[in-house]
Amino acid sequence: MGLRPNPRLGPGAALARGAGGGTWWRRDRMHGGGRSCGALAVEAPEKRAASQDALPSLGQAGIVSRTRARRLRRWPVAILDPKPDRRKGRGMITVYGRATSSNVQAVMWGIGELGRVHERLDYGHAFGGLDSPEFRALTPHRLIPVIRDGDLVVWESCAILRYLAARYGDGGAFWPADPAARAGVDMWAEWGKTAFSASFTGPIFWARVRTPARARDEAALTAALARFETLLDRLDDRLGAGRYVTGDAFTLADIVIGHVLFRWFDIDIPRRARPAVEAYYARLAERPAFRTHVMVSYETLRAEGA
Ligand SMILES: N[C@@H](CCC(=O)N[C@@H](CS)C(=O)NCC(=O)O)C(=O)O
Repeated sequence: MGLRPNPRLGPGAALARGAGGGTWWRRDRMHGGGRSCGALAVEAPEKRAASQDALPSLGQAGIVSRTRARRLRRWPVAILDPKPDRRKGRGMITVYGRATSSNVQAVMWGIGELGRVHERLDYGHAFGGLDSPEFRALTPHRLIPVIRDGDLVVWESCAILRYLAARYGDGGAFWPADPAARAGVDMWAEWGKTAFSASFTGPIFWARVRTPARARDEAALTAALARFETLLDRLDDRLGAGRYVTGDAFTLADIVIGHVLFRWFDIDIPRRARPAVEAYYARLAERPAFRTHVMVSYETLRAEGA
């Protein structure tokens, strides 16, 4: 699959950093027995005016019906699938999970790269909803992300990414159909999940940003940073002069590894220079779906004094 930046996303929304997620159109929706758990967020990576400009041509081009194009002008859904999946019950993917969750971000990035129509519902953290009956019916674990695609429900971010790649990818480089080539991507994706991401999110991000300053364990944080530095060295070696983790093509492994890097480069900690990782991060930040879904402010998660 030629995973180039989706031209429908344009040059990308204003960086979401510090802007609470950037360009989101929201309407409040009550759920969970009348308790408001947040908002139904229908994503519009471009400014509303830009969406409105673009939509009539979508209708004229037959990409969506004229009626739908008119409806979209009133209520923009920005990621429009150029090849809508018309199988019964499929088309709109629902993502359960707040935009500030790193695992939700990985899933949303994948959906953006694959250009799928979607809605995202705010569940988790301040939005709550994880103990609600409707959410417990989706997953026994009470964790986000969860997706619904037609009648299918999938949880666990990497399982979701693989489902999306298998269902909506083309068997090309992103998640190859060929078992040997797929193993090459999956090795790095597994490492990204179980080693790289696991060594950053809890031990560093939680310790530095989500733990009140008075409760911070500096020794544990220093040890965690040292451990993560060794993993960054391995990533730096691996990348060398390469563009992406498994070679020249962007793959699922880049999502599992790369979604951590915004926070790594953004938080207030000492960092050693690593030219290959820095160039890789800059390359990822050129991707509209990365900017929209990963470069999201985490200030609402910050603990007192952190
Ligand atoms: N292994 C799971 C981890 C899921 C997880 O820990 N999710 C966190 C958010 S990143 C969560 O649900 N936290 C509770 C909350 O947000 O309230 C996955 O990759 O999907």
